[in-house]
Amino acid sequence: MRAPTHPQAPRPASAALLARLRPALLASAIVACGGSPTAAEAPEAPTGTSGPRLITEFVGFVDAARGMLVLRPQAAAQRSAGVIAQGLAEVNVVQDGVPSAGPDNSVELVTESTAIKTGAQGCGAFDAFSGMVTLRSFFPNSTLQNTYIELTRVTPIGHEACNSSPVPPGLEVSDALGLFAYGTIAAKGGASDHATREWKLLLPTTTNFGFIGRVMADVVSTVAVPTAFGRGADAYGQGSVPTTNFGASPLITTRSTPGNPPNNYKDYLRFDLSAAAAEIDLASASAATLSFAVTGRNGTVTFDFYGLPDGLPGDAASGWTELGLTFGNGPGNAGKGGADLSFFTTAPGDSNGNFLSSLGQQSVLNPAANATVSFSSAALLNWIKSDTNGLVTVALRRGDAAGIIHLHSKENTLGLAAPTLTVVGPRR
Ligand SMILES: [Ca+2]
Ligand SMILES: [Ca+2]
Repeated sequence: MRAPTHPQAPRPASAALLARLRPALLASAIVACGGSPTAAEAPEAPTGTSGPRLITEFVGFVDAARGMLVLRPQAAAQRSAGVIAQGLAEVNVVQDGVPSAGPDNSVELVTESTAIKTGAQGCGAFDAFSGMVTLRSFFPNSTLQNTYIELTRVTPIGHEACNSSPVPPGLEVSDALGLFAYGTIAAKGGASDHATREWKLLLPTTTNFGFIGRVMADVVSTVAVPTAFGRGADAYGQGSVPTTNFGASPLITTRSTPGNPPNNYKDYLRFDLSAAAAEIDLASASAATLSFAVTGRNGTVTFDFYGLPDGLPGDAASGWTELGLTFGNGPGNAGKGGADLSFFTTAPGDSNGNFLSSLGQQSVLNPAANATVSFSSAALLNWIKSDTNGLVTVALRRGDAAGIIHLHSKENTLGLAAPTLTVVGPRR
């Protein structure tokens, strides 16, 4: 059989159908449980490896004769066990002709069009009720990753999807009734903040039917923390004046001169991760990047990066101060501080019980004036993940002996970004 495509189901009729069908659907869904054990089990929170997931439930109704696919949020009192919004807003489902609007940190489902498909375009021996369904994100600062929509109950049975996506490894979902992969959906407002997939549901008869489904996604946020935020700080020390502080300087000098310690410089950047830790699960962070703007220089410039291990005295809020740090008292001195002009130590410890852990190095060729240098490493990421007090201190130095290059500090007056630590991780 063939039926015309319906670009948009009429809203009043949809609402009326919803009201009429919901009690019957819910009653019959319970009956259907016995014959469909896989689908009957209450969905449980998937145990993905990347932290909290958005899980939210919806109900759907199909009136094939009218070409209607109606999608609505599941009422809170009727959600399956384990289906929660993870502290996030409940799914906002619309089919009212006004897409692209919704509260922050929610998603919407929109039926773009429907059709009845037959033959090779259908479900093999049966016709298919086809719905083009858009999932749109209203998360302003987060990406939805590994996004799936799974049908968990279909009533009456016999209307399961015939074009399900494969079950991904490591995710507790089933393709028995319907599984649609929506991939990665960008943050709200961009061209990629939504995705559309076709749902092809078996249509052995044109009897009305309904289903329950859930939307699942890893909600991944990116948080950029400059040294200018909160208890952040940036400062450096100069070997020739080991008791002089340069915390207010708009430039942070780096230079290494083997054999001439007075010409060495030590640089310290502290980042206040308290807001980032509130936004994302730092322990499950997936990426960390340190970036800063530099003055220009010809040739290759190499920076050595170190992290002050969490919990050492220098890591405390009182560990070092922006206007008190000097070459001689910076945490992780190679010697015992004071007049010792050696560089950093990675073995315990200096006179204050501090030492540093190597995070790696980064080389850049011919950096232009005000260019941004970015550094990432597994050691940097693991060090961020180990933080427990919301404060991290990066120590750095120039790793080659080829003169001076500066970082632009948070006090720079050029309008350049302060040194920044950017962390990506699952949203709390
Ligand atoms: Ca500063
Ligand atoms: Ca710390």
